[in-house]
Amino acid sequence: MNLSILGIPMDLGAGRRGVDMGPSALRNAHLTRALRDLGHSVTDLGDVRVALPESVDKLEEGGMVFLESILDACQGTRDRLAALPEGTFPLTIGGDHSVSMGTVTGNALRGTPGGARMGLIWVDAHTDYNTPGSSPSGNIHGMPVAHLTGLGDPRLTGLGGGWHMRPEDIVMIGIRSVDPHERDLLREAGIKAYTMKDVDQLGITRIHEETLERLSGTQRLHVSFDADALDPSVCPGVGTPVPGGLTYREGHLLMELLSESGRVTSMDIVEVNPILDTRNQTAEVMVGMAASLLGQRIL
Ligand code: Z70
Ligand code: MN
Ligand code: MN
Ligand code: MN
Repeated sequence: MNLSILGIPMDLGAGRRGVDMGPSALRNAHLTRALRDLGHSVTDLGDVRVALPESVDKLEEGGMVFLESILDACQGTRDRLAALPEGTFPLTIGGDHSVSMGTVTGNALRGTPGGARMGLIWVDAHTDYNTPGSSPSGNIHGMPVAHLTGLGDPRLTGLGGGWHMRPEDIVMIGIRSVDPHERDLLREAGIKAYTMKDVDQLGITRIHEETLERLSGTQRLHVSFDADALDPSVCPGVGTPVPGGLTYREGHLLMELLSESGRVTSMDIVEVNPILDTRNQTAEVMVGMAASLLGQRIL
């Protein structure tokens, strides 16, 4: 496969500094080599330009921190991904999770002006379904999924130029932290979310089967993997560690099953924070997750 790596070194959407160094940490953990060893042809496109928080205003327009600069970075990401050749598998490395408004949109628009019907598998401790009105923090990394479905600030919901995700084409896995009003919005939208209770009760194999069945009508499939979905003992280098996360084995199993399905067409790795990490463990684990999604097998 032809893989394209694109970095988005942004921490403007997060409440803590440091995930802007995620792309460096992942490259230092030998991302390119791990994927080339699987037989892929890998091109590193470098990084999207992202403003420094020190050089822009932390404008809280309508309760959204750094909105203008995040919008710029998402537009740059979208345009870069939309222009890639069809048949390329983009692996986007963040950055805080607000980058996914740009990645999902760009991957949907590639070669399809009106946007393809996209399935989205959101692997995360959080549902990231806040709007400016429901958000307790104003941090935009808690809002990307809502904006992808057309809910929230028109500047961010407009990234697709009229294209939006259908809520029924979104499946979330690993959930264990949802804000009160965010819960109501998720229910109203009808988004399927597998909580950690579901992971414990059903297991990853069943969840994977149900997920692919639910997304069987979609044309493309994007996996957005927030490092905080995994347990903090596995991935300590994240801004908001939430106890009781996916095990190392559950994370790999999910990626291996998705790989075997042959359905996934793009992936994000986000929220890796090297400042809070232990010897780059989180980046190394996430490189392993990408490798499992892209065909690594034990035997
Ligand atoms: C909270 C908010 C969040 C991380 C997303 C948290 C959001 N729901 N935190 N990813 N690490 O502020 O909206
Ligand atoms: Mn912010
Ligand atoms: Mn997230
Ligand atoms: Mn998260």
